[in-house]
Amino acid sequence: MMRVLIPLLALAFVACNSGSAPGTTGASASPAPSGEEVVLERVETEEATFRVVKVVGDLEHAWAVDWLPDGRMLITERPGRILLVDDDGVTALDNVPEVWNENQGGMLDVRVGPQYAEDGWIYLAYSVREGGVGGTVLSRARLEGTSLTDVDVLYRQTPFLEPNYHFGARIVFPGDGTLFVALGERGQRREKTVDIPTPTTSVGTTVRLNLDGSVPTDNPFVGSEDGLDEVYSYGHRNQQGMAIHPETGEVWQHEHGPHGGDELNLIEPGHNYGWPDVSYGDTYRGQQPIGGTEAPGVTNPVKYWDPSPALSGMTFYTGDSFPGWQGDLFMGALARQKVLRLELDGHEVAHEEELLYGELGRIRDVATGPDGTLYVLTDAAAGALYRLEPVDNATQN
Ligand SMILES: [Ca+2]
Repeated sequence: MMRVLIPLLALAFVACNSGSAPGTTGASASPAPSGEEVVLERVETEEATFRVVKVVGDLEHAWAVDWLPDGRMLITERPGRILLVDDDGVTALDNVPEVWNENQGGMLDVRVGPQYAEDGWIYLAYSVREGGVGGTVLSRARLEGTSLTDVDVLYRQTPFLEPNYHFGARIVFPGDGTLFVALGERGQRREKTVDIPTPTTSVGTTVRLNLDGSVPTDNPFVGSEDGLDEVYSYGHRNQQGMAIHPETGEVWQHEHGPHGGDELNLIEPGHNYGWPDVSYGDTYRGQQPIGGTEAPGVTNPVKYWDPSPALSGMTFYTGDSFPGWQGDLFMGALARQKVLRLELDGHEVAHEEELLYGELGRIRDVATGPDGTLYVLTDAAAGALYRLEPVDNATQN
């Protein structure tokens, strides 16, 4: 089924920030082709000047974006769609797994597998509901034309639970034949069906699997009764951003705090990240502290934010378009409606910059594109995928 979500008309170069200089000549990026729309002509920031191009519009609560090796894009929409974007337009794929589309649940992450060229696997994270309870599921599937095939469920968060919120989820591939999937804590501070933090369930954990769903023998709790074989780290709240450091291979992750206390964490095998015994957040009602801020055996975040930006999406920028951003960590913010750029110094945040505050809406995902630019995906009933393209790079020093 072909479903064109945006009219592919020539809408190029419609500037919304009328007060800014045009300044688009001399840019190293090519002009926006037909169907794309320049929504901000010139945004000057500390290390880069860029314009913002709307690439795909009318996305219903889009959640994630990734690219096939040939440049075609996959975009998930939380209500249960996966969109294929190519030169012909936008097509909703057939045979997509049924999801639990309620509150924060639905179709969440999509990641093209690291061996896609050989095996064709695309990885998906989404929520499902069965018999009054539900949870996050990790699957892989292949793409044939505009349909998914060979849908293969690799992992189901255990146990399934009643709440319809805090599903996580993000998938990353460190490049050694394994994957990590970040699984939310399913509201268990209040619900208490599962006593968290614990590695004996996969509630509020990061799970590490081989690409075929089997468990790597060197996972921290393999051979131990202290935790599930698949659990790599635990004590997380609701993680909606994860990325592999391009030089060190480390797994970086962020999670939503409650009222305050969003965290950036460096994920280490077997570590406990504390929630809800340890946090920098308060209860929404009455704003009472939740736990202490430190405890023996609990790993502290690299950084925390209070108030909470409501973080979602994460990428280490490794593209060629913005030399000043090389290696920086970008994260989206939902409630605070901005992109955060972090300069890291080892395991510390050396500097933080806000980009696009209030300009595009709630940011659900950020990604370094194969074209070397930075992509930003917004969460709204009619959200969009945007591309940040360099402007005036030749004159920047
Ligand atoms: Ca923590």
